[in-house]
Amino acid sequence: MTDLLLGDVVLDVVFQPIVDLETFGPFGYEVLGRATSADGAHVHRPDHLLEQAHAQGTLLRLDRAWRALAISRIAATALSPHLHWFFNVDTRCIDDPELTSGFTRAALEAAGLGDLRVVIELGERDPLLDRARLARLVPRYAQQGFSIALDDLGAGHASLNRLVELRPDVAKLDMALVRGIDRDAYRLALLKSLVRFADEVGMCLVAEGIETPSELEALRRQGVRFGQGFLLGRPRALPRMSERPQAIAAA
Ligand code: G
Ligand code: MN
Repeated sequence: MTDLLLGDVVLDVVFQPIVDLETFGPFGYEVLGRATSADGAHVHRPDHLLEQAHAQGTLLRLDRAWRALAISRIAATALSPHLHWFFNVDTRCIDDPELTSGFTRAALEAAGLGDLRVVIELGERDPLLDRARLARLVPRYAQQGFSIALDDLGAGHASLNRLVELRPDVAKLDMALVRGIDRDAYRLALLKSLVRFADEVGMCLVAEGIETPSELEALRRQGVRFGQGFLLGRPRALPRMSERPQAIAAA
């Protein structure tokens, strides 16, 4: 299922469920970019592709191509309109002189998805992501009616500083802090303080990378509301409209 070509790279997107840990109902999906060589023989690592695009000055093009593809896939599914759709944004795009505000909003409107609940995930890759950069970036997304998430909290440049400066609607706890949380007193203590923090400031907390039932249980016991990870659902293609009955049966 590939229909977009960027040089000799064929782009694709998959969707990973984000689950309400109280009800185990779906809260939404994170869109994840994928890519292969044109002959299909080689799978490109998305993070490598992003670095390559950054070096070549084509980061904005790649970011937008994945976003546009995701929007067309969402438009072709009959999933509930109440779901939240999490899009990753590489904040280094802000350095591209071709950046204009409103690309995503325009793509949504054109696809008939004007009411889609969109959450923009700002990632941990950008070493320059400081207060000034956030001040340039965040209003662009807020103006388009999107919520903001800090991705991979605790990893890379997604630091506690970024958390208090950004004041995001959602924080996604990095999977390295989730891994083994059922067996590690330090990780558990940190989680407890973040749950309390989230509660106090009215921020949603999503635990990423949940792989085992014991990790899931530890997170639920501490009152973490949302979760994501291979245990809850692997990234995969969305059901097409015509596949809807089977998709419900499989869910
Ligand atoms: O940086 P970000 O959190 O957006 O990265 C998401 C990446 O993590 C995706 O490539 C996805 O395939 C991967 N991923 C999602 N869930 C899990 C998980 O439970 N375990 C591991 N190891 N990787 C995961
Ligand atoms: Mn993400």
